[in-house]
Amino acid sequence: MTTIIQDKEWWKKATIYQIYPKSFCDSGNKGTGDIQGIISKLDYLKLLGVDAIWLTPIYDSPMIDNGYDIADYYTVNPDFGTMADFDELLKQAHQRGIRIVMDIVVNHTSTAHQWFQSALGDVNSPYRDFYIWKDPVKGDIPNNWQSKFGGSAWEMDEKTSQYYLHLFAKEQADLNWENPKVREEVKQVISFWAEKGVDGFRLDVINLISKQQDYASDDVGDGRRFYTDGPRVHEYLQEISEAVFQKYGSVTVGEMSSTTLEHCQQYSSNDGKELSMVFNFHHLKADYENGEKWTNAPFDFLQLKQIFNHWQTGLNGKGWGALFWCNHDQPRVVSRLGNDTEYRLESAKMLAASVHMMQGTPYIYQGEEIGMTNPGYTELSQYQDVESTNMYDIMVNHQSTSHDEMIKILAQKSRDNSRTPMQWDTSEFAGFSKGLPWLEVAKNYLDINANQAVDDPNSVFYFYQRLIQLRKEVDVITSGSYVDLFPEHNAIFAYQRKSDKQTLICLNNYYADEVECVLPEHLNVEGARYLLGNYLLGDYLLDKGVGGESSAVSRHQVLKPYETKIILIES
Ligand code: TEU
Repeated sequence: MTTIIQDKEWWKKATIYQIYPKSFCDSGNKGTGDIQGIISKLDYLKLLGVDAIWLTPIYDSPMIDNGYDIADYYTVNPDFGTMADFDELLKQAHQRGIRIVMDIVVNHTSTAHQWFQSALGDVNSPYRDFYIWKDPVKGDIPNNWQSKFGGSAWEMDEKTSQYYLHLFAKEQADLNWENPKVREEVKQVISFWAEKGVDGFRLDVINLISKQQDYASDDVGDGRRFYTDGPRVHEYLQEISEAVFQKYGSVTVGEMSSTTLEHCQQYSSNDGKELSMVFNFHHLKADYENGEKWTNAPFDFLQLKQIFNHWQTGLNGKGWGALFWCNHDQPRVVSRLGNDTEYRLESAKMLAASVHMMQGTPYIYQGEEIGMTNPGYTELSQYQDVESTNMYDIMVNHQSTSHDEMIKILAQKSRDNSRTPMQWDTSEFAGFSKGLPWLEVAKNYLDINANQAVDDPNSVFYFYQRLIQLRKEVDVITSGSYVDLFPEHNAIFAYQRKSDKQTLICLNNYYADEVECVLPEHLNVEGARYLLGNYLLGDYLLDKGVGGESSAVSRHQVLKPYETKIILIES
């Protein structure tokens, strides 16, 4: 049995693994994953070395948005198992020294939630004011705010002729945080799970909970400026934090939609009054053409580096960020920014190193640790995601995008790219389930699967294992300042991390052509050694340093296709 380290800020040296239960492991033949499936893979996660699991929603839900539409915060969705299964997961994870972080969705509930069911059609319901209702304006919708999944953010309640707000699907009604009773319920929900011994919470779209109360139409945008990082958001977070997070010592990560550095400095401030850390998504918009997600565009490399620089330097000493490329809403990074054919292994490792050596807490999304790719779907019928199917309808049936173009866009941007079943082995359905999976398995599972990765010392899996260990062994990774060494270079992303005693250099070639660079004069390369690389095989991966000439670090560096090298200088 491993004991959990009781350091208050354990998460600053930790790596968190995200599980999307529906696609992780089915203990039977339902075709959807479940909690017993997760329990059966805890030893695999222990081998990888992660400190905690973030579990996306497992609560009772009609699953219109795969659990982000919660119908009952206090019960487990029977598709995933029972509360007894959950308790067992918590116990078994803790026995292995792995913490559990639950996803909490409190910007909205499912319209199937009993609060909404009571409120619908009844202006006198005690729950009417739990949601946001507005009268029609000139016989039409209250304002021009858009749902993040396309179309108006308002839906008519026929019986009362009022509209309710839904920033996501129409089956996800926004809660009215102005109502103190809503905030009390939220505290109770989170306390219930904290009492069970859950170690932390990931708070879904938490910076959208406070809306500007005049509900004005937005003449320059889709309304987001009126509710993103809204007027009372910090006050609300402080209230919840004081009542629950601080009381239970929970780690918290807020998912921040379209946020700013200034707000994130406050959300994750060292004073601990709001959250432990924040997810922001600006770096994942480097392949949005003119800020538009639904385009088929290459990524802007210089912009990507600028964004990292802005956040790494801006949060240092002031707040704390989550480091990540992948989650259940994002395409697979090796297909997105790497090369998922000829250089899949190299680019998956290079991309891993380039975020894991930054300041923050890294997150690994299931399958990322074995270099899983986008599935390359070619038919609309292969997609299940509500956002993808809505956007197809809007762009093809109501705008001028052709079917073929939209299929290309979906293959690049759809959230289903990351939701395909986890590839465990070479058996049917990749060992994910004994029955037909809810979403088609990527065809490459015979080559890319966890069994293969665990058997191969040169796999992406062991590279991640080493990165996780390095964060624990080398302090500068947690504490050091950040400087981009070649911000204008069009192929190399190289940065320096520096503390009093250590300097770490992370050198990355983002392209398939060999490139060269010269490390700046101020770096004392004589005292430098390589910690890890994706071409420096064997010794570097399995031991710490190697002797002999190969370990000497030259100021003049040649980087092979998608090469990464991590260099440490100790004084
Ligand atoms: O996502 C919030 C969010 O804004 C996105 O990442 C979203 O998927 C993207 O904007 C779509 O283009 C969170 C959850 O992670 C997501 O799965 C949910 O669908 C959403 O909230 C609603 O709860």
